[in-house]
This record gives sequence, C-alpha cells and structure tokens, in this order.
Amino acid sequence: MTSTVVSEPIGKVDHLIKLVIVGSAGVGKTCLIRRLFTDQFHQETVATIGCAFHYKRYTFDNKDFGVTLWDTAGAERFRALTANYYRGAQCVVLVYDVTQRSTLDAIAEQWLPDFNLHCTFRDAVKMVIGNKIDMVDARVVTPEEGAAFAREHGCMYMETSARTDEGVYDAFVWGVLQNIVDTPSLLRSNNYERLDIEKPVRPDGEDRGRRRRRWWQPRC
Ligand SMILES: Nc1nc2c(ncn2[C@@H]2O[C@H](COP(=O)(O)OP(=O)(O)OP(=O)(O)O)[C@@H](O)[C@H]2O)c(=O)[nH]1
Ligand SMILES: [Mg+2]
Repeated sequence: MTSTVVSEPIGKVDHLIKLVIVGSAGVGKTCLIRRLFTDQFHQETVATIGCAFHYKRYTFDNKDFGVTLWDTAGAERFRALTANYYRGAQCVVLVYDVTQRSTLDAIAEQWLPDFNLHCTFRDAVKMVIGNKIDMVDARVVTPEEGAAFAREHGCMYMETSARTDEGVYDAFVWGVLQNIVDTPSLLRSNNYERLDIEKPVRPDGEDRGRRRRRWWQPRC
C-alpha cells in the first residue's frame, strides 16, 4: 500500500472520510493535527474555539481519499456544540494527556458516551490516543493502563508526542485511515448529497435553483 498526501481544495475523490478529534482542553489535539498536516510543533497555542476544519487528500492503493478532519474544542462550554460534529463521522480520535489522569477519565465519562450517542456509523473506528509521551518524568498513565482502557471500551490505542512526532503518522494514517479503508461499510462514494460535508457552491452561482450552501475554505 502506498500513501501520499496532497494539500488542495476539495475536488473529485473516490471517497470522503470524516474524522473528528475530541478530548479535554489542552491535551494536544490541535498540535497533533498540525504535526500530521504541516510537520510543525509550536509550544504556544491558542485554545480552539468551537471547531476548526482541515482537509487533506491521501492516496491508498491508487484510490483518492479526501479526509476532512474536525478539530473540536475541549473546553466544557463547547460540549453541546461538539455533539453536532459526530453525525456522519466514520472515525473519532479520543485524545488524552498521559500526564493528567483526569483527561483519560473524561473519555470514559464524557467523550465516548457523547460520540456513541450521536454517531451515525455503527462500525465507526474509535481510536484512543495518549499524547505527550515525551514528558517522561511527568507521566502518570502507563502504556499498559492506556491500552487496557481502550480495549475495555472497544477502541484502538496508540501513544504519541506531537512535540517529537513519535507515533503521530502511525496513529492517524496506518491506524485510523487504514482501518477505515479496510472497512467497506464506512466507505461511501464521492456523493456530497449523502455526506455530512456540504458541496461547495461556486461563487458564480453555478448551482442556482438548489438550496444555497456554504463555501468551504480548506485550511491546509
Ligand atoms: N510536551 C508536549 N506538549 C504538548 C504536546 N502536544 C501539545 N502540547 C502542548 O499542550 C498545550 C495545548 O495544546 P493544544 O494542541 O492547543 O491542545 P488542544 O487539545 O487543542 O486544546 P483545546 O483547543 O483547548 O481543546 C500547548 O502548550 C502545546 O504546546 C506534546 O506532545 N508534548
Ligand atoms: Mg485545539
């Protein structure tokens, strides 16, 4: 299997994949995505407001996959809003910080129940990620505990460091995307009408006569 990444506006692809990343505030969701898509890490970050949208095209076995990645805010005040993004998601990535046990507890108490309640794919891929493994001395959740937790809740498990890049590509591409690609029930044709993402309308109004839709501006 080959995997290449193309950063470009949403165009014709064989399949669209919707991936939502959730977890408590400050666990490193935005840093993981930045590492995956731009191979950068910034110590100083700004808390996500609501949700940020990213798009990237990957090629697996000569088929194009458009991956829409929804980076949600971990702050409690956005909880109700985040539930809206689960609809149509083939995958949820549940991130916790290995130096803060409360963020792992929050997956069991909040993030996973919320996703199970609102998701629309019975076979959705669920991946628990323990992030910040570079902070060896501050670590409080062991890899064994993390893996046992994920197993108990029917999820895959990986550990990462957005800072050092350890495990990031493996978790998202070989873990999450590969699993989706290998699950036929999760793959849908490139038919925007059936997807949770809305087809962009050309500014020249090409789609006149149909309901006006938003013009998505991919961010990377
Ligand atoms: N040491 C270390 N710090 C990290 C890592 N990932 C993120 N951080 C730091 O953790 C802080 C929060 O990172 P964000 O990516 O903004 O966290 P978030 O989960 O997106 O937070 P919200 O948007 O508020 O939900 C920042 O100061 C990052 O520099 C990591 O792998 N290792
Ligand atoms: Mg964020």
